Amino acid sequence: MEFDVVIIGAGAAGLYALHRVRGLGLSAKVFEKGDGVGGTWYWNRYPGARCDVESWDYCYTFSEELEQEWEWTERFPTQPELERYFNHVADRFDLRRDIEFNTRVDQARFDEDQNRWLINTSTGNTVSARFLISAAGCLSEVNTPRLKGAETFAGQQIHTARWPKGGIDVTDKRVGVIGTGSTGVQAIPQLAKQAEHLFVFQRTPQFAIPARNRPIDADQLEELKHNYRERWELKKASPVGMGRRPPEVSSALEVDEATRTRVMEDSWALGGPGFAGTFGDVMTNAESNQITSQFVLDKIRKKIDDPSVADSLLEIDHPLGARRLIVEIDYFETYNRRNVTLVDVAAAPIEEITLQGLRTTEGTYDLDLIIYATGFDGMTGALLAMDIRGVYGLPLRGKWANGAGAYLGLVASGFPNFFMITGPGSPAVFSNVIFSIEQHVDWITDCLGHMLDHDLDRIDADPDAEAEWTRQVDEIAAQTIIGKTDSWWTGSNIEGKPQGVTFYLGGTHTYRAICEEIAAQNYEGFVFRSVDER
Ligand code: N01
Repeated sequence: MEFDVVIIGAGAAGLYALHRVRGLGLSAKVFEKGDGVGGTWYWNRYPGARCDVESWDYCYTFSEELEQEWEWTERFPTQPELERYFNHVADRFDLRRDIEFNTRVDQARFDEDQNRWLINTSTGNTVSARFLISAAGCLSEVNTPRLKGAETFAGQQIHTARWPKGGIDVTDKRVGVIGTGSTGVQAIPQLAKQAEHLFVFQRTPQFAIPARNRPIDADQLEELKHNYRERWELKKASPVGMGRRPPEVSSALEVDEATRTRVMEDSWALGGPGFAGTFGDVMTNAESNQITSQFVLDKIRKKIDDPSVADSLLEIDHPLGARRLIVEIDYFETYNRRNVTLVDVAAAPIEEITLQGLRTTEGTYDLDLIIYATGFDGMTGALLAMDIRGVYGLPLRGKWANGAGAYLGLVASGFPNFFMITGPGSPAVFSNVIFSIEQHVDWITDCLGHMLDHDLDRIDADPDAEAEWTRQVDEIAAQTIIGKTDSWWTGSNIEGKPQGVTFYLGGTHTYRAICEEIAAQNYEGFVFRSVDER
């Protein structure tokens, strides 16, 4: 089978990419590993899963009709609501007929002579395409630590991103959760309500801000629908693609204590991920960060009854925002329940999984179910899980062996006609990702339109332009607190992974302007081949 475009993945990125390439009159096929659309919101069905970006920001902006007809019900949408949204989009734009479900892309090779990509799938088929677009996702390759003895456990073990559609009944079970990142923090309060006993194995305590989730009433919905265009302008001007206004105070240090406290109280009362922007310099000024961090620690401590548990939860070794800020609902209060035990596995590391449960250096825990809320091989994991080969058979795994990068995060040199949506070198998940996805897809499809209009049949990145872009990405990261703190953002959660921040941290507004400028400068830094040169 031959297509103009093959797209990998039917999540938020793949669905929109399919819609846009169809608009160019190109034939397209999407291969999707799961049996439904939605990507992240298809796979992450664990109890409590919901988005921590507000529903009115975490949605497509490309269709005003879609904005007007879809009715969000909560400030932070749940996984089922988001899965319904992406199913609605797939139906509304008639996307399903070009999606092959239950099909993984295993290998993609660029055939120099044919100037086409040859794509092998898990169903044993090979198809070819002029263009290949990865919409494989930044957080889709799961990370399950290889713990000694895991294969001997008599109970059930599951990663949160592989939670079954029918759910798992934890009633009367002794449940262990490993991991207290965004996922664990969402799942733990829900699991605690049902489990006979819940043991939380925490290695690194983290900051978490109350979500202050609430239903959206009819008046607010009407107002939201009325304001979508205004929000869109705010998102475009925002460094993280969110439709909120910039902080009223640019530095915690430039106001008196009473004003500072009032600003922090207001921000705390509002809740949600915007807390990292309480002051304009929380992420860049150590003193400002310290003031904000202390405020949060004091607030959280008041929620926890047992001071020694509070100590374990609050011995935080990094500045606020240096790891992805967690948004929580009833998380800290959960530790006041009698059926919940916090186990500090930094102090007493996990030694092994046994037939009956889990053993740390200080104790044994009998368990029926072990839940791995242990995250993902972020940014590059899904791309490198496939065997992607560019010119002269160059493997992407080889190219990125010492660190991943791509020109604008869009095209990796040596991999012609292969585009990545939210690839390494782009703002990706350091932004309202669905808004970044739209910007990428729009740029890619505009570029494809340019190629069709000008009889160009190959695009690649100039290696020098790519190296210079990667240098800029590294330089900006080195100036931030993010680059100095271990987390999945720096790849430190995956053994053997090259360390470093692979996101562009200069702001999505700046990034968008650079992408637009480069396109306007006749795609400076990209190398095209015209049909006549063949
Ligand atoms: O994964 P994580 P996540 N022994 O990597 C621990 C997005 N997201 O799935 O920090 C013991 O953050 C690990 O400990 P440590 C969001 O971007 C969004 O929670 O390595 N513990 C950590 O506590 C987020 O940032 C939403 O010491 C082990 C945890 O597992 C990203 O996804 C919801 C361990 C992993 O935390 C990833 O979040 C959920 C081991 N061997 C996720 N290995 C929303 O929109 C790992 N850990 C709300």
